[in-house]
Amino acid sequence: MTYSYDDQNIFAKILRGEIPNNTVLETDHTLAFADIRPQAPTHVLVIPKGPYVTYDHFAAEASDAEIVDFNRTVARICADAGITPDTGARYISNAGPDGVQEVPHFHLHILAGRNMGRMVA
Ligand code: D5M
Repeated sequence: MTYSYDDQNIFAKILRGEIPNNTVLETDHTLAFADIRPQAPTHVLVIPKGPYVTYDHFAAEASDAEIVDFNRTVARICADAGITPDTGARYISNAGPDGVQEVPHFHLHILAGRNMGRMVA
């Protein structure tokens, strides 16, 4: 699969420090920040710093270090946000036209703090 990364997307601009963000956690390979249009009491976006368009792009081409760092960052955010087996959360990554992806830089939504309801198409 060949992906073409648009370095003018808004998350690329956040990573370059060209526009501000409300950072939740930052590591060598990963940045997490508050979603500008929160849909739950906790709504965090987690992005790799590398130029990956979608989840499958990241999963296929990122280094082991990037993938481990990304996932451990997700775990730390969940722990910090008080997400437990008793509360739960929703993890979403929209991809491409069918996934109605708005920003073409891979991001994981972490949504928590309320019952999210059943997923509908
Ligand atoms: O949705 C992209 C998500 O990114 C959407 O929930 C809004 C959020 N967004 C867009 N611009 C910003 C900035 N500048 N800061 C924080 N969050 C932002 P998706 O459909 O998954 O691509």
